Amino acid sequence: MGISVLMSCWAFIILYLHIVDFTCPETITEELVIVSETDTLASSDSESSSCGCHSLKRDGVVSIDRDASLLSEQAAVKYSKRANDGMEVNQEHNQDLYIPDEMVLIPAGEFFMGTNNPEIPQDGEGPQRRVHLKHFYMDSHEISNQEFQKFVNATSYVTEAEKFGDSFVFEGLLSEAVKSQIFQAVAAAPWWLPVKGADWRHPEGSDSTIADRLDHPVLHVSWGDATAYCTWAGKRLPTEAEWEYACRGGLNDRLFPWGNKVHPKGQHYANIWQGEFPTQNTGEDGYTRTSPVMSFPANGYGLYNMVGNVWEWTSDWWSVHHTTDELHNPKGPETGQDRVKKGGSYMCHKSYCYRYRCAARSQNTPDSSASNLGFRCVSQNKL
Ligand SMILES: [Ca+2]
Ligand SMILES: [Ca+2]
Repeated sequence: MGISVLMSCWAFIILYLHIVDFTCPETITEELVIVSETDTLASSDSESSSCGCHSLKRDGVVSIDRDASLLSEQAAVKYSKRANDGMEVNQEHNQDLYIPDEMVLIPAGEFFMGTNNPEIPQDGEGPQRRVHLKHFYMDSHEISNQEFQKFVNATSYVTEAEKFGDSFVFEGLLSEAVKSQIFQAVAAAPWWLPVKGADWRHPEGSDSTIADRLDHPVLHVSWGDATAYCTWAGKRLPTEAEWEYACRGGLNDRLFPWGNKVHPKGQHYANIWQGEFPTQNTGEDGYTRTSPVMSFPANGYGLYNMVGNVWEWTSDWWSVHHTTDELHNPKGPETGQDRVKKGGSYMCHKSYCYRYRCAARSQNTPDSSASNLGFRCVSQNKL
């Protein structure tokens, strides 16, 4: 009798532990990707509110224990390609696209760079400082696949991702076939996977193509690749100051290129993330991944997608410390480890990566490339 009661108690306790273990969402999330203890796991303060884009260092990946991550399979389905299919309501499939190679004049002037009300202080968004700039011309849109294809056809250029043989892709974009072949992840941001065969022609790995998105921004281009393209075109990458001045579109001290409201009159003005990052992208703005480079309204200078769609490389080295001195045509620090990127991407959500603001900034090593990082060029004179 005593033994029977004891056994019943143990059965209840085991059942209770079982329920707690497998119904707690936090438990499943914690086990989503099993990684080894490395320095990269010692995340910065900003990591908890980050898309992890700046963690994409080629030497920062760690092994995934596939057997131990079986528990994650159900959670992973939530943000799989399959779960998000059907969201591409505005995708165009025209092979004879005309994408104007237009540069717009950004007039000489002065502006306040950065902000005294930083949303992400550790990114060096402040302090606000007065900056004077000469006039320049800027590509009205992000460099498209079609434009990059012309460059490669003319020069036989090989990108760094092609030389390395891989690039970083957001897990939610990958086919199950490609995902099953991957055994590494970015420790601080496990939704970023190094995918063999991912490059500008194959944005989600070898089974993907750009044929139906020649008017979308080129992806998987490193800082060196972007610089090579701009040089070939007789242009250069913008400085961070030029990029931010252009982003503001002539407005003073506003959050976004169009003002302070993210959805003026209920309209979407940029391709960002709606839903819950990284598990659910509702695609309310029409796109769960990149959009054509001339989507959404242009800003006051006629520039498209300055925030959102893809991050854009600038020529500056990264630093989070800025002088408050008034500056003329600043070019950033003399040296550094990472290069500055601006504007956020289609992966940005306010709750997690509120970086689709003109003053926001992030960084990557110059040899990094990813499925949400592109560029545009500038020139001092009209071409
Ligand atoms: Ca979107
Ligand atoms: Ca952009």
